[in-house]
Order: sequence, then structure tokens, then C-alpha cells
Amino acid sequence: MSMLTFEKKYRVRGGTLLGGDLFDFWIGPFWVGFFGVTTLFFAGLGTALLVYGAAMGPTWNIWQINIAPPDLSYGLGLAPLMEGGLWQIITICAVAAFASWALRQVELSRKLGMGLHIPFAFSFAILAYVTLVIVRPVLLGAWGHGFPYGILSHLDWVSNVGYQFLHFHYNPAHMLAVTFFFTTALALSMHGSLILMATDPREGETVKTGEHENTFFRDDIGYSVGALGIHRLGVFVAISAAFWSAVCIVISGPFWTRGWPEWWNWWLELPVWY
Ligand code: UQ2
Repeated sequence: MSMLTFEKKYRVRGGTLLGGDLFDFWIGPFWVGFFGVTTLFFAGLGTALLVYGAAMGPTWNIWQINIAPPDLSYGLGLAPLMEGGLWQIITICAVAAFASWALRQVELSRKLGMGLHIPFAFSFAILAYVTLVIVRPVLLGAWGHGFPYGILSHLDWVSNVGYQFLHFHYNPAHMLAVTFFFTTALALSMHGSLILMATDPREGETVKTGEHENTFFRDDIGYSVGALGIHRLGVFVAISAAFWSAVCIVISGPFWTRGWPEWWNWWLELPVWY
């Protein structure tokens, strides 16, 4: 079916959560939608405020531009614009833009009569960001615990917070997150290469089928997870990476304040050694 007939069939009204028919139309290839408008609004305002903050700052050097959160002394209160207030408004814009984008995905999923897998998976990325700039700062009692918006400054923040716990790689949730990130790379490289070796043959060869894909892995390692299974596995490991990333940072400070290497003393302190 050509793209034109496909679109004629599926470019129809309905499926919206808010606003009914309002904004339920297309501009060129893009469906607009109520949450398309709110995404554009919050992303545009947030970006403009970032540029405004840079203009008020000491440098246009792209690596050094920094929009910092308020000083810890402001606690969970509002700060003046140039004292972290910009960071606070930009954070609200970012969360509103990300949430709008997720709801846009929900509306499109409903429109096309599909599952909500994409907005569900995307919500874990939002969760990781919200954990960093909202949940953890609230648990610690100050917006100043959020990370600064800047290329080098946010790297410095990660390094400083890491060293605050002596050695972040001993954080068990961090270990899980890293393992899931690596497994995601392994699974996607296995899947991408398997699909390409079957469907993108050299000249003169024919495209192979799913049976070839299954057979490769059965012969290679005695097991094939299957065409649907590899995608379920991929979504699971990717979502798990984002989830354990959020857990590893939210427990650092609010629930564990000493060095992470020390956490493992529970093993040495098991009563079985005495
Ligand atoms: C597979 C399969 C696919 C795949 C891949 C496999 C035909 C087209 C990559 C092989 C994957 C396995 C055995 C799971 C690996 C486990 C981890 C944790 C990485 O069997 O079915 O579909 O793309």
C-alpha cells in the first residue's frame, strides 16, 4: 500500500484526550494536536529562557554557558531570576514539554488503534529527568541539588556528586543501570546486525527470511529468542536502564549519605561469619 492510500485511511479525526476536534489536523507531514501546541509552547519558551540566561551570563562559549539552580540557602523556595529563578522556570518548561510530548504520543497511539508502548517507554526517560531535578531536590530540601543546565557544568555536577559518595560505581543501583545500558547496546547490535545480514545481501544474493535469523542463533548459541521476543527484550532492558538510573541517584543522599563502598559492609556484617 502506498503511503498516500495509507494516509488517506488513517488521517482521520478522533483519539484525542483533550480539546476534541480542536487542533485535530495536519500541517504538512505533522499532526498538530492540542499537546503538539503545548509542546511547541513550552519547548520554545524554555529554549528562549536558556538563550536569555546565556545573554545575561559572562560567555557565549557553547561549552561554558551555564544556567545554575538556586543556592542551597533558598531551600525549596522561589529564587530571583538571575539567582536560579531562570533555572526553576526552565525546569517547569522542560517537564511540561516532555509531558506534552508523551501525551501527544498517547493521542497518536489511540488515533491509530495501537498499544501505548512508546509513551510508556518514554515516560521512563521523563521519570529519570524528573528524579534528578524535582524528586531528589525535594527530598533533600533544596532546589540547589538539581543539576545545572550547561555542557561542561553538568559534567562537573556529575563528577562532584559522584565523589561526594567516594566511588559511585559501588552504588548497587548504579551497577544495575550500567549493566542494563550495556545489555541494551548488546541486544541492539545483535538485532541490527542480524536484520542487516538477512535483509541487505550483497549483489546477486537473495533476501533471507526469519527462518534464517532463527537458525543462525540456534546453531550459534542453541537458542533464538524470536522476532517478537528480541523487541520485548530490547524495550525491557532499555526501560530498566532508565529506571535504575533514577533509583541510583534518588537513593544517593536521601537514603544513603556515606560513601558507596561502605554500603557493602552489610556483607561483612552478616552474622554467619561470627
Ligand atoms: C533472535 C531473534 C531476533 C534477533 C536476535 C536474536 C529470530 C530477529 C538478536 C538473538 C537474541 C538472543 C538469543 C537473546 C540475547 C540475550 C541478551 C540478554 C542480549 O533470536 O529471533 O529477531 O534480532
